[in-house]
Amino acid sequence: MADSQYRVEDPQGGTRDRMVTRTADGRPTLHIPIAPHRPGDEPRYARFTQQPGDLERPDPLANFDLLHDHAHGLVRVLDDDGNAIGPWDPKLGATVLRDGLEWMLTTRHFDRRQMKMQRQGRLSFCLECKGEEAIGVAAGMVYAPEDLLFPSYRMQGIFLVRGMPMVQMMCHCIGNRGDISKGRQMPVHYGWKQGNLVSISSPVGTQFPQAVGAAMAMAYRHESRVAAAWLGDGTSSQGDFHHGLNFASVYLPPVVLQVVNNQWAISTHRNIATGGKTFSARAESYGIPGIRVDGNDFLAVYAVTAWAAERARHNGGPTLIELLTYRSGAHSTSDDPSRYRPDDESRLWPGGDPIARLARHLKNLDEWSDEQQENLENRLEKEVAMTYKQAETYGTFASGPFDPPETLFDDVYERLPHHLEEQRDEIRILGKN
Ligand SMILES: Cc1ncc(C[n+]2csc(CCOP(=O)(O)OP(=O)(O)O)c2C)c(N)n1
Ligand SMILES: [Mg+2]
Repeated sequence: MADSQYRVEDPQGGTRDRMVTRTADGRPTLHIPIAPHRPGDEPRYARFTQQPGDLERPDPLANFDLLHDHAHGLVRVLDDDGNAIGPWDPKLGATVLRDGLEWMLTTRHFDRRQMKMQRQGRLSFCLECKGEEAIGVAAGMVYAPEDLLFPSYRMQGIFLVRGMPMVQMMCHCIGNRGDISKGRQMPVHYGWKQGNLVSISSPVGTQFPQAVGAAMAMAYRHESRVAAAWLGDGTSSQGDFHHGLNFASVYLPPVVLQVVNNQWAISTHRNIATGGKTFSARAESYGIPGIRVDGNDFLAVYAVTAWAAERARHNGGPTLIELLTYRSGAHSTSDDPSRYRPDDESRLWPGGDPIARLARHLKNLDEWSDEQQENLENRLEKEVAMTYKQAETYGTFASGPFDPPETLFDDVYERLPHHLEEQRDEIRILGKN
């Protein structure tokens, strides 16, 4: 009996065959997808076959049938030489482009400093978004201040762009007296009400059903606001992903749902989450548009996000966006990627680096130079270091001062349950002895 064969999409374009083998006497075997490269392998990534200009930009209120190719292809704007090409070019002015570059660099320097502080024992834990800066930053620039956003934990940039003071973000990670969540959250679980940024939640995937529910309420009240949510490739295996999409497809609320496909979920390759189709293609079975975009192309991310936000705001309903990118750093400070992937896999990712690509584009336009970049980076490095010093004036990780332990229970329940009241009293007594 022949092995069954499935034709599946290759992330860089085209298709390949996926075999599901049988035993010699014809019984099934369990198909377990594998990662393309493991430590010691030489990474072989093909270049993207999709080119800028390949895909039309339909009207944001177009029927979703017109977006079939967008769910399987790849929206790109910047070509390999840094030129903006095709109908998805958002035609941003040089000032906006330079702002985008500066926010991405700010995010990178912020991350770098945080990682350093963790290594020095001045933070317990943190994680970076190296290589994915375009995603948080472009979204932060596109969504309106009144939109309600449910980011994932790898989106520091969206908090910075929407105005959360960096010092507050650092205080939160230290867990000191400047932390607005009073040390009761894990580090990097930012939340900022003034910016309509809902707190990061530790159980991954909650963002989708929550954003869909919030968007349903907005539509019910006839508000012109949009809700948006992000989760990762690995997280799309959670039921929450499908629950959110199902409600989105039934009630068609103003929501934009985004899967950040950065190839890895800690040490699990995204092949274990997709079953061979693109993440965006899943939208089709829910009857909503799916669009796949080069997540390291700032212009493409900006344009596709703006398209979907406009569609949602004008009652066109939900969109699922897949942001194709690569997690260049470790999953977190508790992870060692050299155990499960080759070191140079990141360098060989065909999407390149989002900061280098936007800088090159600006240089092509004669709006940027190496000297400007060097000056900016020197300034950012100093500013971020100074901000960290300022954050530590609210307390250090090693020696505090910390809020008294009994405040652990504050703001969680409107009325504290009896058994927790008892525990709080016990902590108070222990603290006095
Ligand atoms: C419900 C739940 N299961 C497992 C975890 C542990 N966990 C935290 S992050 C993570 C990987 C998520 O990967 P992905 O969704 O691809 O996001 P990425 O880290 O790549 O941005 C896992 C398994 C969790 N926080 N919540
Ligand atoms: Mg991932």
